[in-house]
Amino acid sequence: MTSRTTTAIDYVEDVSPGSGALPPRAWYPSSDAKSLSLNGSWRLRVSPTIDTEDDSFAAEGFDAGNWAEVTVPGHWVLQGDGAFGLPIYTNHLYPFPVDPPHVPTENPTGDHLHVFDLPEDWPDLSDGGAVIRFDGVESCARVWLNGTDIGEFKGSRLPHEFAVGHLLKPSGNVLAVRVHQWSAGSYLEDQDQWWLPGIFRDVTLLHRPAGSALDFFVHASYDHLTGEGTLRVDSDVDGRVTVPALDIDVPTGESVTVPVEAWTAETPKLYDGVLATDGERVPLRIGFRTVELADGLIKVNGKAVLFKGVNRHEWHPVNGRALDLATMREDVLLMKRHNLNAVRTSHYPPHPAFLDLCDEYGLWVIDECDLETHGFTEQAWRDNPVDDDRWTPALIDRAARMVERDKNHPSVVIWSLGNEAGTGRGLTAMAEWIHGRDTSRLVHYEGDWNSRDTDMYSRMYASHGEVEQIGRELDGGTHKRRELPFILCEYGHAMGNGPGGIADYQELFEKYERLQGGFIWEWIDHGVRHPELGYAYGGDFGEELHDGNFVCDGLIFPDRQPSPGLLEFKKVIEPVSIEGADTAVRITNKQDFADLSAFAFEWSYQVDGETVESGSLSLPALAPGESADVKLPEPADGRGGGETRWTVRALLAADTNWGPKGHEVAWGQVPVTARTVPSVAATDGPVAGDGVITLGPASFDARTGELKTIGGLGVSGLRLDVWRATTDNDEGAEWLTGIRSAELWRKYGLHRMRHRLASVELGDDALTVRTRVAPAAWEFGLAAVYRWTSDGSRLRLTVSVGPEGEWPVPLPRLGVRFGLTGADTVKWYGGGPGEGYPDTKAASRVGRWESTVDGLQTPYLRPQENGARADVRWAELGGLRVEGDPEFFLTARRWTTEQLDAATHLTDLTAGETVWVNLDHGIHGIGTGSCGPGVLPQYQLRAEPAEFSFVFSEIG
Ligand code: IPT
Repeated sequence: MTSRTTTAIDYVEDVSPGSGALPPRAWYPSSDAKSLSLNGSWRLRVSPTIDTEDDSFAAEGFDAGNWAEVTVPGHWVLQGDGAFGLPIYTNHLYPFPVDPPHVPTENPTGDHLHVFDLPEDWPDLSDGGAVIRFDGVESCARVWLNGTDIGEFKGSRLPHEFAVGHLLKPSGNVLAVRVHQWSAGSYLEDQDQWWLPGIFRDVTLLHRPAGSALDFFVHASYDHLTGEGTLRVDSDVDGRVTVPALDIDVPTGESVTVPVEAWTAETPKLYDGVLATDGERVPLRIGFRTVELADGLIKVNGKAVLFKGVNRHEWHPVNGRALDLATMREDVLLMKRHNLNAVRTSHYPPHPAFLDLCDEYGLWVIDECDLETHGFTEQAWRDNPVDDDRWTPALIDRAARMVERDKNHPSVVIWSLGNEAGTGRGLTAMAEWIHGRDTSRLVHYEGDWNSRDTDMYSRMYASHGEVEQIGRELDGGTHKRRELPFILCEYGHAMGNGPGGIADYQELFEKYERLQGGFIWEWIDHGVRHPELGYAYGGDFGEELHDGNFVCDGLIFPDRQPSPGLLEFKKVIEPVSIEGADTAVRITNKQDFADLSAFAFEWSYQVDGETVESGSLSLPALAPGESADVKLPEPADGRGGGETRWTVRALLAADTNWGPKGHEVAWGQVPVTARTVPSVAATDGPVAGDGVITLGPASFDARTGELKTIGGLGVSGLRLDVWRATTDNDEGAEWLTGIRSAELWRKYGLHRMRHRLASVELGDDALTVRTRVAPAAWEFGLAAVYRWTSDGSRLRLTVSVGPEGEWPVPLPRLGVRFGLTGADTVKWYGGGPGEGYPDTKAASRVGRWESTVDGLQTPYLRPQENGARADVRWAELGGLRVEGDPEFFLTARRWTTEQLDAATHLTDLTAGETVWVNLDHGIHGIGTGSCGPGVLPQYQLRAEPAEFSFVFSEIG
């Protein structure tokens, strides 16, 4: 036992990786050797500092009967309702003074205790031994077994094994683990996420029989010219390798070449094999594939690949980064079902089982090391550990623990040194170590803009314009970099409503060979389930420093419901493109490896959005990259009457392991005959009564000209509207000056426009209301004229808008808004079923849709503009029918824009009686200004002269 002395706790601030752990080795889920999961209920005592308590708890016989209980794997700050401390969210700021390698005296320390017996069927441990494996502990741990100190370690998301066979007893084994929230290792783990201490991955006791396997390296390459695979398994312990399906039975270390089916993310063919040493049979899942840098491109099996990827942090709204297998599988299935083909494991190696799933279902993986020192940017990277030789052993230890653990996964095609760690010799040392150990994969690191240590040029959030320059090879940089392929390791910041403009990136990726795709930031919102707030984000736990909802920037919500961003991405990255004109469609196989045999094609024909006919479409077998023009059948009902279009869909032809037969992977629409816009003959004229003007079915306030009723329906507050509840992308990141629309909009008063009534004019066939809409303090404004006409039963409104003065900003939106009561169901003909904005509406499909008002809302964790349906021809709600000339954006919600704008959590929104409806002629695009480029010029809504009409009628 150690006593409480300064030296006994030195390890916490020691830059070395630790002591006592075994050398890293390949991870595998199970073998015929016995193993015992030590997950479950453990005893926990949390102390406010590192030395509040001594380590006597580790001794055998210690009575922890009055300690709390905690679930392992888990984070103690997410258990015990705050009794054990609370989560902290910072993006890149260290939540402690930057004083490396020192950490605060206030260093929450969780003493964990677990008592276990060996199962009766366990062998006698005098034969061989046993190891305890920790798959992940944040951020530093010291371990005792039965009172003996067996070592300490850092490297939170990396495995550590300790030999314990000599210490085990048949029963009553006491495993004591002291976990410190902060350590020298914390300086290397400044990822943009919650700081969550704890034993958050599995703890396992593994029997290691005499002659059992140690480390082994499965080399399985594929020669695309011969169709042969070559297998060689290098093993620290000699043995035999068998792969029955390939008739392989060779000694370890020996190569064998046989015809095989290759592994790719599209065709994830795995062969079951066994590595048999004297003492153990280890199951292997072998995928044959060759990764290389050739002709300046990342090639797999001789072909350049296009990454349609996402950055995945591990997240669960209740359990934090303690993910179970079902949740991991759900992530992989969601990715596959949304056409993704790649994952960057930002910014640390994931739970190892996740990579098994990537092998099995087929995803390209950039496996990233547990390294980020982003907070040093605040001091111009002075004292950055990656440029200080004292830290290099820890960096190499991290690289080695990742590579050794994950090297046998065919899905892993690229190693990444880490994220946002500046530059330095330590990174070079990591890259050299990795290149030396594994020549079969490429190395990535974004911070290395000259590609000194890496095999590709990688950037994050580069604008479309810059990406195009890189595509055209017109970027600068070193000679080496200019010969390398390019990836966007982060783009399309999925915070709140958005990301906008991803279709425009995809066009570039598909156009320029050098651009090999990208990875959306990021997969899931890290919202923490919270009893009062629904989901909590930064600041909700009273943190002294925090970065608010910047941690909620995923394609899926915390409950793993897809957000509109994921549906948009699915459409943008379809494996098949379906485009056409009039009577034919051009179908292109956009995959890199597979033909189209997995898909069945269906056509349907819509008249005014209703399907009147459908059938199947046969297609020639198309190789990757090939296209075919396919003639569509002549519809029986001809083309008369109404707006008509074809919809062609690609569906899974049979069940796969990730999606059922009939699952839609791609679609396209081909317009045939255009819509006739509604016309209303102005046969009625306005009639002045007592304080009221009537026109056809409608009544107006005689003084203000404001619409009051249409037939029996009350309408309130109809007027021009230009404001929207600002999105996270409108708000923009602090450091992205120049594209922060929200700040400018507020400065120029777009949220407080005044409406000056100029005149109410009763003409022979029209009621005309002239207004000027402008913000206090400024001279610019909009002349807005409302012209009302009627044919006796329908009411037509034409709004003419003329900008006056010099407009300094684009408009958030331009249309009318009004209140209706009693609206619940909404039916519309136009884009749907989900929301769509000018630069996020690739997935919006023209058809007939129906929803409740509540169903139209998108639950962004921080409430903001959401839920607009694009290209709407007509809509019906609350007894009112609206037809647009031209098409419009439709939004309806049970609160006002002002209430939506003021809310910070969804629980702030309370539904009122009135449904507020926006009919927008235009909406400003979404962009990715929360971290990246703003709205592209073609999607901006400039203040320009505009005219648009709506025809209203009461539904009979
Ligand atoms: C980039 C980080 O790599 C990522 O972890 C995340 O923080 C993202 O930004 C924003 O959500 S770094 C940024 C300075 C571009």
